[in-house]
Amino acid sequence: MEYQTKSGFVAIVGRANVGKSSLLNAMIGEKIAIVSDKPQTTRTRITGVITRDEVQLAFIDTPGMHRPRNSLSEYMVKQVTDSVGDVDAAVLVVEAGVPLGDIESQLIKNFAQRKLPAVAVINKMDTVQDKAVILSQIAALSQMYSFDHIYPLSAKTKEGVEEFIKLLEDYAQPGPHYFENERFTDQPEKVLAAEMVREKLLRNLRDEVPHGTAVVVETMKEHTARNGEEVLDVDAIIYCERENHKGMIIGKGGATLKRIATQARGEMERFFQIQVNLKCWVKVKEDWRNREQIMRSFGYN
Ligand SMILES: Nc1nc2c(ncn2[C@@H]2O[C@H](COP(=O)(O)OP(=O)(O)OP(=O)(O)O)[C@@H](O)[C@H]2O)c(=O)[nH]1
Ligand SMILES: [Mg+2]
Repeated sequence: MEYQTKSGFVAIVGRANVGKSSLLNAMIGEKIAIVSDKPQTTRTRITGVITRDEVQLAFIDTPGMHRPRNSLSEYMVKQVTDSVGDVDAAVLVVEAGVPLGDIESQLIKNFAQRKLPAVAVINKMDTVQDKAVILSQIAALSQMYSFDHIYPLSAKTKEGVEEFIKLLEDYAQPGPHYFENERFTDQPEKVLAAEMVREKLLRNLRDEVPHGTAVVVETMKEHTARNGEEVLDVDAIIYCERENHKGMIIGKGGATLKRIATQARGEMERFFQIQVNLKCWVKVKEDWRNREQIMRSFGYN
């Protein structure tokens, strides 16, 4: 059978904090992956889909590559290595002006084993004035692998992003579209909502506390309020590792949790385009990042 349509799967990999999720969001034009200035923000594979006429591209955002320290980070690293197993191309994201290291070498080894076509992105171009820095980074990258392209851009300002999507369309192969044309992510609504809460935890808490949290949205359903307006009720449970972490999440008089919930609710209202009634509970699950059964119940399986 001859296909009229084309599709391509592209994995986005790189060390933590280089802006992989920001790049995904910039390409999709919707915020489907949470972003923070703390490393290890993304924990699972997140697919974002772009369909333009006959071409469909599915991007797989991945956790930042790092040396695993517990069962959760082992799971995260496996998400990265698995992601390059079954794609048409990989995008290695690096940060402008930051020297390359073991992490990039390790990722490139994965590409080489599979003879995977790859493109390198130098992100955060808006932060660099000195173009010589970028030229030497391009030279270093081209020494490491035969990248099809080495592409500087900024996920923040979106400069270069549109041209970058165009360039990736070449990796699409004749075949069916694997996602409905209107769909832009594989993430279920409950997961998107839980991630919005986790993003606010990352943004409002410090040190290990947010890294030891997991968020599960138990219920999410619409009801009609007495004034006739539609309201989305969301119940989220925030799990943390220790009793003293629970205290920090809740804060004095509940102030921290209130701030987190208010910010998450705002995000949900923008995304789902409906009034949201969000309730958050905090529970302790001792050392859950080393207990695989609990991790699975949180969706990390
Ligand atoms: N100035 C600037 N900042 C950026 C750009 N892209 C991302 N950032 C910032 O870099 C930080 C990390 O962004 P993320 O998108 O969460 O990075 P990531 O690679 O997905 O991180 P992990 O999920 O932890 O691996 C955030 O503070 C972003 O706002 C960019 O193009 N320019
Ligand atoms: Mg990320």
